[in-house]
Amino acid sequence: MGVLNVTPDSFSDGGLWLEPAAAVEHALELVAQGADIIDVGGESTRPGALRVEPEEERARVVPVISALAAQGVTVSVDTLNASTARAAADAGAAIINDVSGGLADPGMPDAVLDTGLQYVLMHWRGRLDSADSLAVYTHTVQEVRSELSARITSLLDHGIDPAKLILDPGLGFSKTGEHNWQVLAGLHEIETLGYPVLIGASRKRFLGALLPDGAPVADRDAPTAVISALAAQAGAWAVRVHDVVSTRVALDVVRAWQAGRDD
Ligand code: PMM
Repeated sequence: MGVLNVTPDSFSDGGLWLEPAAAVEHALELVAQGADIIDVGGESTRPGALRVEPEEERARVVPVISALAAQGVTVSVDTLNASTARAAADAGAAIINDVSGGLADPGMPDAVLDTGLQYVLMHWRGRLDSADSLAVYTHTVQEVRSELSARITSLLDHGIDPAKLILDPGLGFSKTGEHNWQVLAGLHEIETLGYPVLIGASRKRFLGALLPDGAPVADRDAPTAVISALAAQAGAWAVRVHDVVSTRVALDVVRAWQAGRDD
């Protein structure tokens, strides 16, 4: 899954793709590089980001989604807002990627039900960042798993088809670097819930912590690609990344390695 942030303020690519034509061109480049899905976001959903009115968010993402869907690209929409999810569905999106797991907008479960789209349900405790009071766990993986499980139950009770759900443990969202590593090391526990799992590690701060002080954000693409390979090996369904080239080759290595085992 290639990231396309149509925003002025996303932390690693904010402001680069605000013009719809530039956004579409970049997305098509990501597809040519090997992305299977393009995740289009019009509001930075990173913890602590500025809020955007849903009207402004829709104005940013809908033209881009329409253009990509018309070219046969599988699009997900990264949004907390039910109205944006519905507009994205009308424009041809295939997946709603909601980092709040339906907690930010009470209208989201109905939007998922009515549109019939796939739904990425991410683990979320609120809008604060990883240094905040919400980033407190006794048994990180078990707590993330059980909180995801509670959200699944709520959505299924709402009538949503379990086949539509994709889970995401939400790296960096109310999680410190240590929590992120615990979640990654315990990925199999999340997978035992029985749903496809998406991992979003790309360029996040906990990867920067592995690099020398002051290293540019793009230097996080190598550690991101390693995580992509390890996540794939651990059974992840997809990885959400900014740099598709490095992750594509990492995933090709995993595929070749697995094929070698099957021979
Ligand atoms: N992370 C960000 C935004 N959207 N969506 C999912 N499903 N999982 C994530 O981990 C995730 C996300 C924040 O990163 P960005 O500012 O680089 O888009």
